[in-house]
Amino acid sequence: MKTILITGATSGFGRACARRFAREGWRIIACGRRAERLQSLADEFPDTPFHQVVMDVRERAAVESMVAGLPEDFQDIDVLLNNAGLALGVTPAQQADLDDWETMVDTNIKGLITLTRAILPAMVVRNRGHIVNMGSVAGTYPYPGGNVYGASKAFVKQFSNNLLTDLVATGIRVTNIEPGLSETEFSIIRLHGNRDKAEEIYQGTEPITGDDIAEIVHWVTAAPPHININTVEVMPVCQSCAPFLIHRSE
Ligand code: NDP
Ligand code: 8X3
Repeated sequence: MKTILITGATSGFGRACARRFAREGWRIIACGRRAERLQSLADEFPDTPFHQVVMDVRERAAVESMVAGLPEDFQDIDVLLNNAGLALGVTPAQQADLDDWETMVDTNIKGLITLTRAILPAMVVRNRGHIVNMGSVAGTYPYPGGNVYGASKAFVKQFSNNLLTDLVATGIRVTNIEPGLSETEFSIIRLHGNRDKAEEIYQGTEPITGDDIAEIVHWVTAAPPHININTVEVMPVCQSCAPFLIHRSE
């Protein structure tokens, strides 16, 4: 039986991945800050070995002690899904809230590297494992208000590439998934709880769903062991890249 550790398993992509891998017969380590959501997820799979971790990925000591204290059956992690993350705000840089920027850096960048650094050494010893990072199309393509969020995902892209380089002599795989428009709680969080505005973002579209991403995460991990899917960039059919912005004087 294989083991996957999923950060951000209380919602959206992470929860869909937990359900998908549980159905595939994997052991699940599910992390998030909302304990009640982890419990109800575990309740859906009474026959699955399921370890709940209430944890903020921004707290380095909590991450390190979680890894050090994993029950024996959950210690051999086959896949680390670094999914916890968020965007906060859509305002131009000159108006953005610096606290929002710091929260994105602390979560999307520092949380992801902390988990990776805590789990990687044991993977290297076993010469087996897969790190799947949740990047974004925002890490490649700029858009108004993307500022620090997009930059944090550009970090995830290049960190993933550099991990592959450091790990080239091992059997460990690294994949960066880069989704576009996807309907989860992401926009509600980004818009600071404004559900009406969040709904507007998806109006008239058929966005990516959590299940779509779970399918992709499962596919990259199911590839033959000598194959590494480096990057998956995925958008809904209704989305494409914007033209360059040009400001013209009156
Ligand atoms: P959701 O808001 O639905 O889920 C985000 C998850 O991250 C929650 O489970 C939340 O758990 C967890 N999380 C956030 N902050 C922390 C923290 N400090 N510590 C621990 N867990 C945390 O959004 P998505 O499922 O859409 O987002 C998942 C990932 O996908 C993110 O990295 C996001 O940037 C990325 N992404 C999303 C896209 C989209 O359009 N939806 C597109 C491209 C990428 P809890 O609050 O319980 O701690
Ligand atoms: C989320 C996708 O396009 O809202 O990473 O930035 S987007």
